[in-house]
Amino acid sequence: MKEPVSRRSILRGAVLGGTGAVAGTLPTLVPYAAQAASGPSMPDFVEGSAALRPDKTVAGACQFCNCDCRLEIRMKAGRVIDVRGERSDPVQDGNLCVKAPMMAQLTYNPLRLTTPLRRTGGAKGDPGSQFEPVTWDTALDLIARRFLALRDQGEARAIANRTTGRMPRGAGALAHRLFSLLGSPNDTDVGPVCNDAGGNALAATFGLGNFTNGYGVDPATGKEDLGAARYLLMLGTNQAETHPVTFAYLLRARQRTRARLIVVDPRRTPTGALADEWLAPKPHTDFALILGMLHEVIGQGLYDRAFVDRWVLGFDELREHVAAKGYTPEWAAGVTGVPAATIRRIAREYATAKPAAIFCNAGISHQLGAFDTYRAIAMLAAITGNVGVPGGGCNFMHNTWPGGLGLPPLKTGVPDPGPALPVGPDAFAEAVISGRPYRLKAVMTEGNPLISSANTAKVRRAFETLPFYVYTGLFMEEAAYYADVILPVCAGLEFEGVYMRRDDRAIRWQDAAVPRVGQSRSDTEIFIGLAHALARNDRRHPPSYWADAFPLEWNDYKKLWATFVANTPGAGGMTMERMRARTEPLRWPCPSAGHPGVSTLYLDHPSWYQAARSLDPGNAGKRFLTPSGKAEIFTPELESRLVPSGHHALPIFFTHPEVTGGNPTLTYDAAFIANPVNPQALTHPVRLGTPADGTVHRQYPLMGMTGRPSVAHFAGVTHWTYTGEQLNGIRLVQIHPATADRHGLANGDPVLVESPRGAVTGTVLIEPGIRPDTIFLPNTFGPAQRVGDIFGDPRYEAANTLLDDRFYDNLSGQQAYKCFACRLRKVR
Ligand SMILES: Nc1nc2c(c(=O)[nH]1)N[C@H]1C(S)=C(S)[C@@H](COP(=O)(O)OP(=O)(O)OC[C@H]3O[C@@H](n4cnc5c(=O)[nH]c(N)nc54)[C@H](O)[C@@H]3O)O[C@H]1N2
Ligand SMILES: Nc1nc2c(c(=O)[nH]1)N[C@H]1C(S)=C(S)[C@@H](COP(=O)(O)OP(=O)(O)OC[C@H]3O[C@@H](n4cnc5c(=O)[nH]c(N)nc54)[C@H](O)[C@@H]3O)O[C@H]1N2
Ligand code: SF4
Ligand SMILES: [Mo]
Repeated sequence: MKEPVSRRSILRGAVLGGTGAVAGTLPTLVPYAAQAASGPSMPDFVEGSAALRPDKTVAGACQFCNCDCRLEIRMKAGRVIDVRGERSDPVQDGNLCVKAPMMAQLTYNPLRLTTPLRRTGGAKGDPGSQFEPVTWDTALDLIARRFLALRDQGEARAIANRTTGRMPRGAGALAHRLFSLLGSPNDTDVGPVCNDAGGNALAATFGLGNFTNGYGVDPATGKEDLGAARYLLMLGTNQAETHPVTFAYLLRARQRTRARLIVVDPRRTPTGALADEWLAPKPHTDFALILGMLHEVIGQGLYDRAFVDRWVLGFDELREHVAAKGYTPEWAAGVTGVPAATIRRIAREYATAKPAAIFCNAGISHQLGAFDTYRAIAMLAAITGNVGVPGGGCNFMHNTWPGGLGLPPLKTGVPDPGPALPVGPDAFAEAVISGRPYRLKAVMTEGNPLISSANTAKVRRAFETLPFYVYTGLFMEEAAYYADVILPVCAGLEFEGVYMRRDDRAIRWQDAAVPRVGQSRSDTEIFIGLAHALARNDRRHPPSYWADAFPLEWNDYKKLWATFVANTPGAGGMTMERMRARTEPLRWPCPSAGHPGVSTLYLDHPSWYQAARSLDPGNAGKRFLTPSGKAEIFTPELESRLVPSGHHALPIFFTHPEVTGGNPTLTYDAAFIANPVNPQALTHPVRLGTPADGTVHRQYPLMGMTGRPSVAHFAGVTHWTYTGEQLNGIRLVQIHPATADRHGLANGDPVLVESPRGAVTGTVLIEPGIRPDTIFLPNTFGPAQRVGDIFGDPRYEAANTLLDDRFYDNLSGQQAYKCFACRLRKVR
């Protein structure tokens, strides 16, 4: 008998779990009596209580991580009293993580922004800034007039929007349409802060920029996909804390398959603790590890000859390249600190386990060489025949779907926007301050750049001088104090639609459970409202220029979604009705009502070929969606496309100048060129191979990494919940015992972490599971987070105070969030 889901399983969810699927739909109440009979050590007395029995349940979804859990939202007398996990979804299996109940704490929260606000006094950034409530029309008219004034001065490109994806699906498409009509190219997506490099590398190698495989059963084949993996190689991903529910699914499958789990992370995370093997390379050196594995796989003939002959372009060039460059396991051992014998063994195991799945996330994406590293990883999967097969693939997380959603074509022409700023929203700060390549004068954000962008001090300086800034969010966060206009958004339980996405291109529909807090609106409504304010205020175009492009009926998300379904390639089968009737999310591509959605991209199966054709008629008959129809390691076209940027189709090793060991690094040219993988944007070319001189380490001998503080926090937002701050309100800096000893630091001591850019405080956490030359500093903490005051927690400077925004991947735009030279100082 299946174990009933109790409150305790919320906490244990990442480690334990049930055994499989249970049929049925919401509500999924476990009869109290049956539970008692099945013999857990304590019945769930909440279930037994008439006072706590819901009078209504709503099918919602969690707005936090990419597990996209379905929430059974339990209501009594119109209030949310509890949330439970969906048991009829075999991947979710009833589980939720500790953050799920915090969804309700976003709604029931005295600190929520409730009305639009306009600045009336105080210096930008000053916590004493004054604001007054205004109506939505007043706020949106104010924004519209500022935007139009810039446009009328010929400065449309000086207006920008920056999102980190903290908004319902489709808001990005509306923002893009609005900016196109204005004539600005600068509406940036979450990608460059998050994991775009993986998508860029996948697109260059296989054709689509998405996570390749799927969780659960593939309805096209009736077989398990990732659950069938025999080998799980995870680099730079701490899924136990960042994707707990899908990770628990992989752990359940592993009990059956005995798949080996290898975790590569300079720190032993809760994910690594459950692995068969934990490898701890020096930060920012995974690139060398993978090149060493490629050398071994090719040199020892461990690659899949038949697959390579039929489906891979450029294998011979790769063989010559790794040999000529001397990327041997011994060389890789020198760079990474992982023994050569281990690299050889892992290479052999990965190549021969079949099928073997690779997972990567921010630990790889937030590296200077992210695009090239991901390309090397994609090559490893390609030559071992581990792509386009169930249980394999390049599961580069957060390269999910949808990115852009399709809208009907505009009836009017739009101005030529010209080239966009370099990708990576951190380029915004540079553009505001230096005017290079041109100046930004009005910015709107969804997300919080004061916490999430590299080089906080510089971002702060930029926002102090930025003439006009619109902050949209839930709380008075760090960035809000710089705003001219503040717009309140509603939280996940307050609106219906599609919000989060599961990594495997899967989405679900959520119903609204409770009314919006105050006058808050969802981001899609904000962009539609702004378009109509532009219509009211534009003197150059008739109102129809804006109004026809943003029909008011799109304020009903159901109608907006139906528009997306009708206009987005490969989404024809993803209707609201179909999603709403399911307890499992639905995967893209899914071209028609009868199509089950694609689990394994590039699978040699009619269902995939049908889906591929629906994306573009030119894909007819193609397995991989590259120009050649094969996995492309090297082609002369790709080579000539990349060379102007300083990169090559066959990746050349380099790393961050603040990594110890005198490695080859890079220099940036001041000139701007078109970015070959983000052709709408500019970028600086780089020169690879300059040796790092290591002088920084004389004063800053350690290497620092950043990442999520724990499973308890999601971005900055959970720091505004009671439970989040109670569980993890203190910033714990993980330090190896030997390193702590050398600095005279004991567990619980206050500590100052200093880099050449600045200093932040934290509390010492002595934990042997980390390299002695490296410390781990959680990001997501920020100085405006008032909820911690309840518990007497200190307020913290953002981690990104320590980072240098000069170091970024000039192809994907990703910032090197995961590396900074540093030193520790005991605070007395
Ligand atoms: N609880 C929680 N879950 C989340 C989020 C959250 O804020 N909180 N955010 C969501 C988002 S937006 C994202 S992008 C994902 C991120 O999910 P993850 O990538 O799992 O999260 P991080 O903690 O940023 O980084 C993962 C690991 O990379 C390691 N690392 C650092 N440098 C290196 C390196 O050079 N090489 C290797 N191999 N590893 C390195 C860190 O030690 C860390 O354990 O999580 C999502 N899920
Ligand atoms: N040092 C370091 N920096 C990092 C990372 C790292 O690992 N290390 N990770 C990077 C990654 S992967 C990411 S994705 C980013 C995350 O960066 P952000 O998403 O910018 O995260 P926060 O800065 O915490 O901003 C979250 C805020 O967005 C607002 N918000 C929430 N929901 C909505 C909504 O529906 N609409 C609107 N308009 N606003 C909403 C809330 O007010 C919330 O507090 O951080 C990046 N920065
Ligand atoms: S944070 Fe992620 S794992 Fe936790 S309940 Fe929400 S979607 Fe599920
Ligand atoms: Mo992210």
